[in-house]
Amino acid sequence: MPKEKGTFFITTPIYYPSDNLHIGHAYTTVAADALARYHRLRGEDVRFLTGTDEHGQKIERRARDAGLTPIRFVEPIVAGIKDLWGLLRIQEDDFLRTTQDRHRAVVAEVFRRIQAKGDIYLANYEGWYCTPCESFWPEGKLVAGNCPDCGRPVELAREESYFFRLSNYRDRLVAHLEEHPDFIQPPSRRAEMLSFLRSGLEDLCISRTSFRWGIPVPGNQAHVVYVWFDALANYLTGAGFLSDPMAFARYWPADVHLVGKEIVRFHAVIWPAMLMSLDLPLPRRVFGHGWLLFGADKMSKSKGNVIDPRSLITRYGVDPLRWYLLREIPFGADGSYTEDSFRRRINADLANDLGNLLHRTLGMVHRFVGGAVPAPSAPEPLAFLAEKTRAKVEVALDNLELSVACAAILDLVNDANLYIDRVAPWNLHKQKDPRLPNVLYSLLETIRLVGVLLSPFLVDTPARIWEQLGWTPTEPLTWAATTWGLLPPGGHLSTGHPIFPRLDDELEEEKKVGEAASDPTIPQIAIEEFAKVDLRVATVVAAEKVPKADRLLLLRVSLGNEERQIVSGIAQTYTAEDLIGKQVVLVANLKPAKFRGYESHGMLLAAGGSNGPVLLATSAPVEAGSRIK
Ligand code: ME8
Repeated sequence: MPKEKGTFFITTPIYYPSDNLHIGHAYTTVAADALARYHRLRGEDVRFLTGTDEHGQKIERRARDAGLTPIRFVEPIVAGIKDLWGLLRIQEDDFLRTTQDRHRAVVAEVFRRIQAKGDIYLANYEGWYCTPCESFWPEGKLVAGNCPDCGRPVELAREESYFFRLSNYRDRLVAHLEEHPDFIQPPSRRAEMLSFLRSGLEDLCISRTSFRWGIPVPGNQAHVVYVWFDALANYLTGAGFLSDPMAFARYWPADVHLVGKEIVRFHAVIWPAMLMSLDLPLPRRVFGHGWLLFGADKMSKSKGNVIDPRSLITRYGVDPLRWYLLREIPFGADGSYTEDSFRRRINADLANDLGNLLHRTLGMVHRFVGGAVPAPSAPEPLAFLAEKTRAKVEVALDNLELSVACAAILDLVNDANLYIDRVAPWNLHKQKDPRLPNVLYSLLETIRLVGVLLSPFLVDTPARIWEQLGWTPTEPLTWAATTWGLLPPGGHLSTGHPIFPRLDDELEEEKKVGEAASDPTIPQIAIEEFAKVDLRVATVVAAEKVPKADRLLLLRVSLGNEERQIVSGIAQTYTAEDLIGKQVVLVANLKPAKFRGYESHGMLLAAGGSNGPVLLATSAPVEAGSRIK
């Protein structure tokens, strides 16, 4: 049955609430949100599904280690995930939890139907299991005895299991991938999947008896359903399968399953085979995007090398984070996160290119034509470029090339900046050239339109731009607002204020030092690791303010037999005079760093008080240089 036109069903993976999520998860979810927002702007009936994958051995173990029942264990993590999506302004239509009754009913029914089809049988499983990946592996697929996907140790599983006749579907799967070149994207992932399928396919174990935290197998309570079989069915539950046949007819099959590249195999092989067995249509596209790396490693909860999106939002705001995630890395490729690349991206695109265009244009309209939107008289080259940009954004988003779409919008911003340089409106003004109002109108209109084009990606910035232009879109905003010429002449512009302040590297580093202590993602360390930190009592012998830096003091501290220069971000709470003679705690073996041109050979410990940092001290005087243990 063909699906109704004008609907768009997009999903993210449902994440394991085994730990707090990091920017890798935010990456997928923000990308899905941008696509959902775009399709809504196009007037489509969008369903955007995300959620949590709460069963399985990994969660059961984590809960046991924490001394909690699995459901008590996941509850606060799931609440935290919902909060995070709120902060990132994700507009999901449904947040599905696999522990919900509606989902348990679907999994049981899916199991029953596939069983009735003759595709499930009971046998003994003997092989390996990777608990972090929740994945079965035959001996021959292991790499140096470890999981071939994540490289971690596997465990022997020897138990009675239900099997799904996956092998029966190999030929149909190959044919489907061949006939639908867009089914698995990008093309490199499709090629991987085809070669995986051609190398043979074994039946899949779909139940476990060695632990309890899962959905019981219908008719055999000794078994729980394998967590991936359970999780994949979430896409059916979220479309209204069983509970809402009208919705299901409307939204199924999914238009896009967005997933990370490590789980394409589950979505490109197991999931379509399950759907074939159920006689349901297959999703239109599975897109496996690349990884956010930290250095050369995948950022991952279990490696503890994760960046918490909350601290980036607190420090920089939600739009800079969304922009970085969507613009920085070509969607599909891997990319390394660095704070440096983050700041460079925000400064270059948002503070400089976009901020300058707005600032310069508003300034000229105020200086040359009294601050009101002038009337257009003739088409300008920018109108043509704006139209071309809109078309590029549309093509890119249809192809899920999010970074290409973002780059096209920024190209238009840069074209407008170049146009100002080339046309030099200040000369037109001097020469009383009658073309001036038209030139200014086309700049203002380009900015308005850039705001509309940015609306799928950024959540606050478009409205902040329009406010400065004195423009209010008709509610709800639609893609039709990308039509040239909608800015009415005569409206009054605000005097303009920067929409994105430039990020100053040194200042940001100091703020981060203060925040690190409260960062909830800091991993546990062994005593040996702590012993690597050389903490000393030091006496301040000289102090002065660092010129032109609000937060910094330049100190000389004595360690008894040695003096050090330290730059410390405590000028909000202490004056130089406060500090002379004070004893402080110094991290003495920190690599030297430069702040505003001054070298700092160590760092003072301070608590992050609500009114600024408060220095740590010993409760009674001790010899300078004493080691703290
Ligand atoms: O796999 N870079 O859940 P999960 C980019 N429950 N994306 C990343 C990432 C990184 N470093 N780390 C995580 C599961 N992701 C299953 C899914 S679906 C039926 C079941 C994103 O919590 C990316 O989308 O391990 C990846 O596929 C997903 O989080 C894995 O989340």
